[in-house]
Amino acid sequence: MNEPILHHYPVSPFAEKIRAMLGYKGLAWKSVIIPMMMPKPDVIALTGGYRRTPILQIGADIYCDTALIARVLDRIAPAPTIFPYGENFANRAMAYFADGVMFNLSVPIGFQPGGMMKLFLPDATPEFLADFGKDRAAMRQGGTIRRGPLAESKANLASLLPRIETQLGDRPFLLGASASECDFSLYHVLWPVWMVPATRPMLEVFPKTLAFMERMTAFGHGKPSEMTSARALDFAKKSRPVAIERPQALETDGIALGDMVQVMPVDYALDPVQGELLQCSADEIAVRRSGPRAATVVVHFPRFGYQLQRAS
Ligand SMILES: N[C@@H](CCC(=O)N[C@@H](CS)C(=O)NCC(=O)O)C(=O)O
Repeated sequence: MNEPILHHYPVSPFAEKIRAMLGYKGLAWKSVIIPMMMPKPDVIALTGGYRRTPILQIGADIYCDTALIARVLDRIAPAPTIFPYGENFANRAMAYFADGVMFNLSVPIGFQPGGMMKLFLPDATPEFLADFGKDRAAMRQGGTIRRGPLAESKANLASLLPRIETQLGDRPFLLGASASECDFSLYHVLWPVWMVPATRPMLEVFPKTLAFMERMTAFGHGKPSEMTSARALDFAKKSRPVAIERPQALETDGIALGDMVQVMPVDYALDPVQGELLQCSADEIAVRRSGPRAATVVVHFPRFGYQLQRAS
């Protein structure tokens, strides 16, 4: 098997979600550390424009968004599955709520001055931190995600924590005895609050939630070995994308397979990726694109949360 290549950086909570899944599955993987902010020339050479973190590369196939990466990992390494109760609605709803809503509560809390950035990048200069803030403000421009003030984020998280404690009840994981996709989503959004000593007390009155975080951390990160982004690009160039199984053009408003399209997120980081449409099912959009540095790659997105348009 081609070892999966994760393009990520350590302080990214969404990357932590995937690192924990790689740990749960005990997988060997290649770790490419990417810049935390734009410009990201090697990432863009692979994706064609998508800049969010993480991305997963398998040869010349590039998978964007952790919701899709989760399903890809489960396909390449089915045991232990992260869908032990099937792809049910409760799992998807909790995973979406954690990723889409709770992330925007916990980041302002865990990334306060002296928080996650201090832990992971103790030597970051004030200029770097200011540039990082500007990068994220620019990334959210035109998007639909609201980051509220700190007090509001804390109040909203405080109202959810007792409910999480109740949901865990006498179960080790949200849905039962085995970890599911939604557990990894809950884990990564609580991770910044839990990691930072000054904010961990928010969780300390919830022993089941704390035990849950310890259980999730114990999965580890699998077996990473470092790879440079130059090698990853080279690897993409030498590989051929895998043929798409059962291609379809479902509810595309007249766009056909083979047409030139652009795909981009619906919520933030509205950077279009252009390519030839190879797949548009209820679950996945895939486009083929070529460039000088990665040659021909297929870039995959989940259907949910991404918009498809004819290339302009
Ligand atoms: N829906 C995306 C969200 C990913 C996301 O927002 N990741 C953050 C890092 S935790 C990000 O991309 N930040 C901007 C960047 O890394 O350039 C997913 O599930 O992968």
